[in-house]
Amino acid sequence: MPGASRPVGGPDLAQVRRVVSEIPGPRSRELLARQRGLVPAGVGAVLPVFVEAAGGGVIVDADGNSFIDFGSGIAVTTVGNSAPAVAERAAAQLRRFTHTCFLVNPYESYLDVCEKLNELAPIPGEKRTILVNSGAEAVENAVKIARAATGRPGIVVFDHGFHGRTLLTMSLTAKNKPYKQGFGPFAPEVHRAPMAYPYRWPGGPERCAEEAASALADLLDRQVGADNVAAVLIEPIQGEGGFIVPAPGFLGRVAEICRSRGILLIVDEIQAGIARTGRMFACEHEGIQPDLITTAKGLAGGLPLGAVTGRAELMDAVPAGGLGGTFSGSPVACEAALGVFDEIEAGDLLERAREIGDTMLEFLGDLSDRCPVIGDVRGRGAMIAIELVEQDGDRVPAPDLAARIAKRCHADGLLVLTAGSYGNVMRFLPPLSISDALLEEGLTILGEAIAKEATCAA
Ligand code: PLZ
Repeated sequence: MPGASRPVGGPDLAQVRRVVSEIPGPRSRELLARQRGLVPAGVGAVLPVFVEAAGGGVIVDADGNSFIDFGSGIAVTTVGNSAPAVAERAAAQLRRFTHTCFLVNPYESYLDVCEKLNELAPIPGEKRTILVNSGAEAVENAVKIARAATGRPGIVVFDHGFHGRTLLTMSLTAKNKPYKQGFGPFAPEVHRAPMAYPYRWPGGPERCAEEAASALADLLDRQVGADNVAAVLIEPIQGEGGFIVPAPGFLGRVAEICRSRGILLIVDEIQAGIARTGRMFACEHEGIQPDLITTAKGLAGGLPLGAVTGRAELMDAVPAGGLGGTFSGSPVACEAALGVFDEIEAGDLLERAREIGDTMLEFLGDLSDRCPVIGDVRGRGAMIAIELVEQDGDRVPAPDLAARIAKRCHADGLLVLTAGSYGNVMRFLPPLSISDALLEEGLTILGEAIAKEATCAA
């Protein structure tokens, strides 16, 4: 059988960090050279080691290196790579049938996923869910539904927001480079409000929620006209923007502002949702009730699946034929998603996410007391970040420092990702299947890398 000699992933993979070559090693460098002749340069890689197997809390590459995984493929393998329930259900489905197109012949697993999301989403009343292929497609569909349901064109988004790379979703995304530069003209009717970013709010963190809410109200009432706005779209914790946790109370104020103006609230849970932060949906931490919620990433344990869940009367505003897609809600991805829900329940993974968060926050809080380059430590559950600044500066972003620390971590067998509008945030997204031993080892490596690149007290 081809590939039979390759290692098997999932939790049975040896849970050890192992660096046996320079990073990337010779085999990965060879494959990278091959990639350059085959794949356009616009497709980058954070850590170009080619993967052979992954599971638990590690990723094993083609040179035999085993990395501690603090990235989860950008918050996707939340229940672990090749988690048993995901792998078994998806494999069984592959043997039954691979595709019919839900728009041609439906199948029950699609309904089971929708039922689960409808049950779990913190949206009042009767709900409906549509399944799609990606996060960007979920956001696109949420906007289509919001426009159809309200008859209004405008969408309001926030500074530092990320919503995808398609024409509409890159228009909704804040950061120019690398996401937008050269790709315009952009989709119209997109308006941007300031984000309640406590660490960088000019009036200070205490005034952040209230002042940012006033700025949103002002944008709606004075600049755009609330009657022209279909929806306000916000991440409950901004992901690519740098794990910005909105000032407490801000999301509640946004919900109120929307409600009083007949504007829909779409919460983009694509990065923060599905157990990542210790709740099924990150907006639950602030007790808000959106009209529509988008999910993707962690939803199907690595198979491509996105969803929009929303109030039934809004979701049903689009006539038959207006929503869908050839691969949308693939039966294999649906089975994988059902496996994700099984894993979350059986493994008590909401609690596990909270434990991981406590461990990371305690370690990083202590580190930030000793290392003045750590300007802020923030996040919830298994979605934690540090924001790096110049040692003596007044919150001056330090993106080069972040890149150097990340590089050191990679060379030492710890996969970390950077983020942030200024590129100066290091984000940590371990799978919830990581062991305490690997989590602690990873944090130690990170602490050592920071101490080598910056001045920290003993
Ligand atoms: N909304 C909140 O985080 C994807 C992007 C990786 P897709 N974030 C990772 C990259 O560089 O392209 C994301 C997100 C939020 C939407 C999306 C888009 O999800 O599945 O990548 O389309």
